[in-house]
Amino acid sequence: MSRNEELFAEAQRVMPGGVSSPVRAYGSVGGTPPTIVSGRGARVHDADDREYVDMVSAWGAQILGHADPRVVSAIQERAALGTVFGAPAIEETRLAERILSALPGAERVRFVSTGTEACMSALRLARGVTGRDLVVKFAGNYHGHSDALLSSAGSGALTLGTPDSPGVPASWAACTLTATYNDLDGVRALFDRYDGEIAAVIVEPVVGNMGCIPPDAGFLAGLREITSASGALLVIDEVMTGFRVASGGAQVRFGVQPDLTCLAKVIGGGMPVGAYVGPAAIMDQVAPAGPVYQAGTLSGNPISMAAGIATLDALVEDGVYEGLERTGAAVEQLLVASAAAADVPVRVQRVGSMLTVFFTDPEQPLRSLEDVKATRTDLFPIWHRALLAEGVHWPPSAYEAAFLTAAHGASELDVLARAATLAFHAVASSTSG
Ligand code: KE4
Repeated sequence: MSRNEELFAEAQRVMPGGVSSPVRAYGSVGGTPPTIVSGRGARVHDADDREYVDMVSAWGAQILGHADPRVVSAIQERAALGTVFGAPAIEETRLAERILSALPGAERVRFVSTGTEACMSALRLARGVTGRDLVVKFAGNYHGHSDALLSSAGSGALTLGTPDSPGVPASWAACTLTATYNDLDGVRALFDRYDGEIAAVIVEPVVGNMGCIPPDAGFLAGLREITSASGALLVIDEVMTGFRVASGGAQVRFGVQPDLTCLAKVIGGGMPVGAYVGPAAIMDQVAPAGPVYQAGTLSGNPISMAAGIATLDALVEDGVYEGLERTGAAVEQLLVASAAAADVPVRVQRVGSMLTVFFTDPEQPLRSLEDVKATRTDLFPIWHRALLAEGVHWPPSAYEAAFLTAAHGASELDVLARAATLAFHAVASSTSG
C-alpha cells in the first residue's frame, strides 16, 4: 500500500469521503487522490514524494505559484504579530482599496471567508434592496453551497451527478430560477413571466464549473440590459475569474459593469477569503451601515488580508497578465497538437489562464450545460489517470477548469506536452479496442 493510500484510508475513517470538499475525493475519475504535502511554484509533491506539474492551482486560488516568497513572508510577518483579533485591522482597508481601484464603479467591499459566503450574502443584499424574492442563475454555474443555490449547480454537485442536494427545502429552491447559459431569450422569458419579482441575476462571467465556457459576445451586455430594465441587480460571480482573467476580472475583460461582484480565491493569496463589492448606494445597506444583516468572526482577518495584498501587489507588476495569457495560449496549442497527433477529437476552451479539455468535435463551440453533457465525459477519467501517472496534477473532473500560475514555464509545458501525448494515446487505445 502506498503512503497516499494509507493516508487516504486514515482520512476516510474520520472525514466523510476522506476529504473536506467532495471533488478532491477523485469520485468521478477513480483511484486514490494523492495527498499533497508541499508545493513550490508550478509543482507539487505528494506523500509518496512524487512530483507533479500542478494544473489545479488550488482551484484557481493560486495565481503566482505555490509558496511564492512574497506571499509567504507577508503571512509570516503578519502572523508573528498575532493572527486574529476580531477588531478592525489596517490590512482590511488596504486590501479593500486595491480591489476598488481595479473594479469600475465599485465603492465598498465587505470581506467574508469563502466564495459561498460572498455569493449568499450578495443575493441577500439584492433581495434586501429590491424587496423581491426570486433569483435567476444558470444551469452549470456554481456559486457555492448555500441552500437556495444548490439547484443545477455546476461544480461538485454536477460531478457527483446529484445537481439538487437533499436537505434543501423545496420552498427555498423555488426562489431560484434556472436559465440556460448564453441564452438571452430564455432570460427574457423568465423576466416576462416573473417581471417585478426577480431580485437579481447571478452569473459566472466565464464559467469554470461546467468546464470553461466563455460568454457569447453580447451575453453579459444583454444581462446588464435586461436587469437594468427590470430593476433587478446584476450579480457577477468572479470568485474564479476575479483578478485571474484580467486585473479586476472578467467584468474588465468584457467591459460590463455589474451591480455587485463576488470575489474569493486570488484576492486571498491562498488564504481563506471572500468578498462582495459594489457601489455605496447598494453596499451601504449592509449592517451596520444599513439593515441587511451579515457577519463573520474571521471576516477580514489580518493573515488573509496580508496574503491578498501581497498577491495583488505582485499581479500589478509589469507583464504578469501578459505572461499568463502567453502561457495559456501555449498550453492550449500543445494540448490541441497532442490530441490531433493521437487522432482524438478534442476541443480546448480557454480564457486567459483557465481552460478545459473537452472530448468532442474540435469545431463545435460548447455554450451551455447541455452542450457539455453531450461530450465524451466518459473518456476523461482515462485521460486524467494517464496524466497523473506521467506527473501532471489535473483537476479530477470533466466539469472543472484547469488553472495556470505565473510560475508555469517552459519546463512545466515540456512535462505537460509529454504527458498529454501519452494520455491522448491511452484514450485512443481505449476507443479503438
Ligand atoms: P468557496 O465557498 O468554495 O470558496 O467558493 C464557492 C464558489 C463560488 N463561485 C464560483 C464561481 C466558484 O468556482 C466557487 C468554488 N469553486 C470550486 C471549484 N469549482 C471550489 C473547489 C471545491 O468545491 O472544492
